[in-house]
Amino acid sequence: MKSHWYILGAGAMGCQWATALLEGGHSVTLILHSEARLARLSQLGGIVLEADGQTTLWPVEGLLAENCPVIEHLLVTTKAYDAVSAVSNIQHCLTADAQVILLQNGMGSQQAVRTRLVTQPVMAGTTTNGAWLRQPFHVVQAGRGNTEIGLLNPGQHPTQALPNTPMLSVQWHDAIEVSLWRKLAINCAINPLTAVNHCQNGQLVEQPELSKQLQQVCTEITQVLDSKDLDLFPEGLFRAAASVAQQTGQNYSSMLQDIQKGRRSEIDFITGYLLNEAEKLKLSLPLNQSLFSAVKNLER
Ligand code: KPL
Repeated sequence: MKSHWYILGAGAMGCQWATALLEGGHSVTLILHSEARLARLSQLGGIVLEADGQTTLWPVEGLLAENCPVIEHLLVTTKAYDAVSAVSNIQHCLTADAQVILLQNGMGSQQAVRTRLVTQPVMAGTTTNGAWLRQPFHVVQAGRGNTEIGLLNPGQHPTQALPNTPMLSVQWHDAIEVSLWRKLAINCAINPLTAVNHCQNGQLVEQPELSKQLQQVCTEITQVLDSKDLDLFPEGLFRAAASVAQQTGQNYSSMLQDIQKGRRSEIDFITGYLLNEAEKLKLSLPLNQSLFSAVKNLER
């Protein structure tokens, strides 16, 4: 079934999904937050996608949140800290059974949106797709990974989830919180250490001192996972995180990129979420706590 998708959050991921949905035969409208962004989109004539050595223009329209029509399918690709306010702005446009899919880093923002949407099936996802913006609405596909999606409201069943498209693959997951925790643990291990040390992911395995810190951070995170009976990494979190750091060795983590560009980071939804959970379990995580404070200081 072909649907009309509204996308909130036209950064790299939102633009990448817009083109994938268009390629899959769906129609798409971007919900933008300023006249200037609308003008830029119409000047370009849509989204420019660089992928597999080709540059293509995907015609797509935008509108301002205040002009939103009725929405049946909503994809939210904002930063974690913007998700609640962005959804609140258009909440009155959602039909009672509108599908809402949240693709945010970390945890906490998805649950906060879910508690605000009482009747709608709310789904969250994690993705390993890579994309970055060369300029606004000009997205470069850096890698095709997988997206896992699942329901956050127990007991509700969506009629149709985010469609699998030729460009981006999607898998349904019955226990999406497990996937969110797996991604969260890896991000807690890698992102703050790279942000504080201003290094590429690979340095965390190549430099002995950083590797030792990675191990200590992972040991603390594992205490939380164990207390919650989350057996997510058969090989242990340290090995799993070291392997991701190695595979993405040349990358600068999203947190380091945010800091370098003078943007707010998502630390509150990554290490911040972990520390809140640790507090509820009466666990102390001194190294994670000090990395949290150090990243907060870098944001100022
Ligand atoms: O997801 C990532 C991020 O940068 O946020 C990792 C896995 C660390 C890859 O860079």
